[in-house]
Parts: sequence; C-alpha cells; structure tokens
Amino acid sequence: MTESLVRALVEMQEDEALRRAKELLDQGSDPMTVLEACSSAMEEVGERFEKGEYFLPHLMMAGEMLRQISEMIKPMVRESRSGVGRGRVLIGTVKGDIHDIGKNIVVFLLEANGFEVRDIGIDQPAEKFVEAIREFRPRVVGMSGLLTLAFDSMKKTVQTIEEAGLRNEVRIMIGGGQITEKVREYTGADAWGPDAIAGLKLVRQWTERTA
Ligand code: B12
Repeated sequence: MTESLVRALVEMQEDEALRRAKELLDQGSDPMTVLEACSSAMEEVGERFEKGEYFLPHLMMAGEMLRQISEMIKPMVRESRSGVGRGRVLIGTVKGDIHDIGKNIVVFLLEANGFEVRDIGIDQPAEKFVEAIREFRPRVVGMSGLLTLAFDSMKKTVQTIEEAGLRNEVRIMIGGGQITEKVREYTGADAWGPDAIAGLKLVRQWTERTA
C-alpha cells in the first residue's frame, strides 16, 4: 500500500509523493503508518547521500516533502486523539544539529494527547535547556538529534542540567535516527525512543507515575 509513496519520496517525485500520501490518508490509512513509510524512505535517501549518489539539495527536497506530509497528518492526529492538560514537556534539537522534522512529529503527537509542550527549536545549547527548565518547570525533557555529533551535545546537556541541580526534577528522553541504548547510556539520559509513539509512551508513563 505504501510502496508507491516510498518510491516517489526516494525518487524525489514531489507531486507524486504528496498525491500518494493524500490518497492513502483519504482512504483511511493510519497516519502513523504513513509516517513510518516516510521514515523508511528517508533511510534510503540517507543511504544514497552516503554513497555519493545524492547531495545536499536532495536532503533538502526530502525534508520539504516530509514537512508537507507532516502538515497533512497534523490535523488528523489532533482529531483522532484529544486530551486535557496532563503535564509539561520541554523539547528541542541539541546544539550543532538542525534536523527538526522528527522532533516536530513528537511535538504534535504529545500536544494531540493533551500535554503542554514547549519546543525551544533547533541547535540549542545546554544552557538554553537549563534556562527553559527553570522557567517552564517541565516533568519531562526531550532531546532530539540526528547527527552523530549530537550524542556529545546530548551528554553535555544532561551534565549541565545536573550541574544546575535540576536533574532530579526531570526525566530525560532522547531520540533521533541514530539513537540506540548504547547512546542513551553514553549521554546519561533516562530513556530513548525510536519513534514519536515511543516518546508519547514514555511521557505518559513518567507523568502518570509521578502525578
Ligand atoms: C531531511 C534531512 C536533512 C534536512 C533536514 C530538514 C529538517 N528541517 O529537519 C537538511 C537538508 C537540513 C539536512 C542537513 C544535513 N544533514 Co541530514 N538528513 C535528512 C534525512 C534524509 C531525513 C531526516 C528526517 O527528517 N527523517 C524523518 C524523521 C521523521 O525521522 P527522525 O528525525 O529520525 O524522527 C523520528 C524518530 O527518530 C523519533 N524522534 C526524533 N526526535 C526525537 C526525540 C525524542 C525525545 C523521541 C522520544 C523520539 C524522537 O521520532 C520521529 C518520528 O517517528 C536524514 C536521513 C535519515 N536516515 O534520517 C539525513 C541525515 C540525518 N543527515 C545527515 C547529514 C550528514 C546532514 C548534513 C551534515 C549534510 C551536509 N553536508 O551539510 C546537514 C547537517 C546540518 C546540521 N547541522 O544539522 C546524515 C547524518 C550522518 C551522521 N552520522 O551524522 C543523515 C543520517 C544522512 C546520511 N545517511 O548520511 N538533512
């Protein structure tokens, strides 16, 4: 069902990709399945980039197609899952990294489920996370990063939160394409999530337990 969407994304056929995504959604496909298909297409785009077959403009085009598909999905997720103020989550992409499509998906899924989210954006240094924790007082802090260099930024951010005396006040989750349990251990975060739904589950678990 989703193969033609994946193909169109990988082959950079923007109109066809958007048309196919809309068709799938109109036919009642689960928005999360459509997003998963997009992610697997991005894997292949990334691989072509690594092999030197694709270049930066291809990554940019891929990002743009994905952004537009996320925009299509947003209202559907909002419609299907509603909730009331359940807790605060602070989220941002760590220093040195400007990827934000995945983070934005995490944000809209959390908001759709009734969490109050403050998104501090991309390329955010550790100090900005600390500043925002002091101001916003979230239960959960989420850090996103797709580059391998983001691992060090995440580690530094966890350390800085600890040095600021705020580590016991928040649970920290990390996520982004290359994150694994090993990376989580390295950074000192409490948990990691492979996708937005995993992020939502963590936030639910943490806010219910301490509520
Ligand atoms: C689109 C794209 C871009 C776009 C990003 C646009 C944007 N607004 O985000 C642009 C063109 C800007 C870009 C730039 C670069 N990119 Co780029 N990019 C990609 C690409 C193709 C797709 C990323 C994406 O959006 N995926 C889809 C989303 C939905 O997936 P996701 O982000 O992983 O998010 C999901 C989960 O991970 C999770 N998640 C995400 N965050 C969080 C947070 C929490 C808390 C939780 C729980 C879960 C979670 O939930 C999301 C939804 O399910 C990837 C390839 C790939 N395999 O990912 C390369 C990739 C990430 N890029 C790469 C590179 C090298 C670059 C550049 C350095 C290229 C260059 N030479 O300039 C620059 C870096 C700029 C910088 N400083 O950050 C490499 C990274 C390699 C590495 N080991 O570090 C990749 C892996 C490509 C590759 N295979 O070589 N890129």
